[in-house]
Amino acid sequence: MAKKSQEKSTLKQRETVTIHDQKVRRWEGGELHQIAEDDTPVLTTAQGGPVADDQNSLRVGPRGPLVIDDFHFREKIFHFDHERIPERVVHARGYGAHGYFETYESLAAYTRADVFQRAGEKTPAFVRFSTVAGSKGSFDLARDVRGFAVKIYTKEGNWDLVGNNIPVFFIQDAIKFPDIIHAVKPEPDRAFPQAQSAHDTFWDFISLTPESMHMIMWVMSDRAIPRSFRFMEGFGVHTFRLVNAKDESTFVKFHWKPKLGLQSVAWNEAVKINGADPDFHRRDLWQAIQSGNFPEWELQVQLFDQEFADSFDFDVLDPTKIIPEEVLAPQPIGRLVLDRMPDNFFAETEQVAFMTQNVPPGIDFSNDPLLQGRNFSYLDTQLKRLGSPNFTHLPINAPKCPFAHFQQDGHMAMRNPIGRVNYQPNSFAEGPRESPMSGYRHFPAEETGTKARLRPESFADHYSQARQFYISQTAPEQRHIAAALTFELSKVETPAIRERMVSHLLNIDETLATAVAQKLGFHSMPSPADAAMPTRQDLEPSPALSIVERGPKRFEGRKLGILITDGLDAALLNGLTAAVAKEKGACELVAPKVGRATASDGTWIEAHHMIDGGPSVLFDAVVLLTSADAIDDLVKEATARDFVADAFQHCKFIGYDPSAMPLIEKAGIADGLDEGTIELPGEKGISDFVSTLGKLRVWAREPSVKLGKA
Ligand code: HDD
Repeated sequence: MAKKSQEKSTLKQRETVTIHDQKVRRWEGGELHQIAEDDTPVLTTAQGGPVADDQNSLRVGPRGPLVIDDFHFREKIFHFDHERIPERVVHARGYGAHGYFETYESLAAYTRADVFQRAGEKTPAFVRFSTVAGSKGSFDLARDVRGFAVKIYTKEGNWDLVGNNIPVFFIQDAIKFPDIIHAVKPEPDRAFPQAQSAHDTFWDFISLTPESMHMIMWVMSDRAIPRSFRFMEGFGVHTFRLVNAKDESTFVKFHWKPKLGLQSVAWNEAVKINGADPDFHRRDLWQAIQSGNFPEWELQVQLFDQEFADSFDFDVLDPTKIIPEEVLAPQPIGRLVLDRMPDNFFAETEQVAFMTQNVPPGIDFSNDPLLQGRNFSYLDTQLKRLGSPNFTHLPINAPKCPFAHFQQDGHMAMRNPIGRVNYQPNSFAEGPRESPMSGYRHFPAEETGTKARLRPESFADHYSQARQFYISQTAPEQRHIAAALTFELSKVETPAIRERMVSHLLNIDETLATAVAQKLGFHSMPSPADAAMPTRQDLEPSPALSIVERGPKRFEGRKLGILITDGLDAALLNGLTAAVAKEKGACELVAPKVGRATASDGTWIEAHHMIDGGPSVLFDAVVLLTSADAIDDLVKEATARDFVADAFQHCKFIGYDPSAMPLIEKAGIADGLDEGTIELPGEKGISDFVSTLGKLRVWAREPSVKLGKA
């Protein structure tokens, strides 16, 4: 019978040892605690002094003033006052996990990077997912790009692949980064809106920046509201180089492909999830890893040479362009598995420092101007945030391979050189030496040119791939793009900005532009924006760009929400939970009382959520299991009616036993029952119902509900 899931404790095994004649307990993380006679750990100051009273500050008499020799109080408050460090200027809200990268086959022909030499070798990794615009405490389901930053602790130093869940970027030159970020962040005079692009300054900048149009199509698509970090792709974005032992270079684009397929939520759902569970993505990753369902991505690469680059329709150095998978198929080269949550969020996820310039020998940069600007930027931000050039001494940032250098001193130096010699060359035969053969050699690219501030002609096509992205989407996905643009622009107060945006859309797809203009109530259509190059109409759609086309094959990793009441059919519930478990999905029970519901056979069932705290937006599909005796009361619960109505408007599968029919009627959907509303157990049985759930949504229903109509 379903039960509340048991959260694993994060406290790790301990051992008791004696140090300086004192009984001490060592925790797995290495921390030591003094132990009192009764075997409890002793509270101490940061200096190690045992504390007798942590409840009352030192004072003169019962009602007198505090005294300044209360060093324990002073130290405790001092430390508390300094707990916060500056949040990241972008990607402030994030969540990370440990895992490993496993190489499939040797890539020695392409790269001398040690991490890619041996089939089956596992290398430790840490990944941090993030949103871009919101601050640390913002909600997870903002419409936003997701950061997908991977640190692989290779034997030749850390390799950071600092990517996003979208393969292109807003701008072509890093010099515009402060502008795009200023524009999307809360407006400086009023300090709102938080974690949202739906405001004037963002769309003002975008409408004046045609190179952002391709990225805008992605950000207005469902890619920007993923259902889970586990169900989204990651991209290195830029063209990099792989360099082999003979110093031969191959261009490469990196792609992370989620094993469980792609999935997003609907916008109306995202808005409601943000209220119901602002930590939706965090909780999802935490629960998956803690329950042993380790998320996995395959690393795939698009490999190409200069000849391909020269023959390609667009410049491979332009970060606003992709190479469609149908033009150049990505090849799988390894997998990333996340199998352990950090022991401490601050120490690991908050203090992890990613830097694009962290590459091992055998991986090199291209001349993508955005990448080169990033290589310059990331070091500064770590110093600002972490406060010392010794941030590499933090365990999460330190390499896991042996390392030795002559950098020394500075704030909070934890690793200090020993011996006399801290320079080189030296004649004392002490300390590390360069290693010309295995050390990092930059690819000897030949560069010539005139120094100038310019944007190359080859970067001038701003609309063709934006159009290609749009025409590659399925009908529901195209509707969502139109609806997202309409929503965002409806929040823009300046009519000229709305018009400018529609004039760009006209260069992408006329039907899209018209749909948005109509919904925004334009009296007349503006002229198409001046384009540096005309939009190409001949680019073939790329099905790989659609989430629906790349969805999962089964319900694995997804959650079924079952609304239950007293009198529910116990056999049906057991059948459902077993069938979902077989598909490697999870069930959560929602009930009028979280305490207990009594099933038809008298068993008592504990629910995971009260209806008010477990709206259907938290689940991928829902089932209604009730009884003739309980249904009248259930129908009176507004939240129960919302549970059903929302699941319906979000195009989810709804299973129900016949006694739930009055709730379906009251929810106002009885007239719309379709192939996605399924009476249980039904003719084909429970396991058939559960395998149907793998389709996730009944998109055919969408035109009949308001959601998504532009
Ligand atoms: Fe960046 C953080 C991804 C362009 C400057 N960036 C940051 C993070 C990700 C990205 C995932 C969060 C890392 C973490 O979890 O700690 N950034 C990208 C991608 C870009 C990009 C995919 C374009 C392809 N970024 C970009 C530019 C600049 C920066 C052009 C500046 C010139 N990014 C930063 C930063 C951050 C950062 C200010 C803030 C926090 C940090 O670095 O560690 O330096």
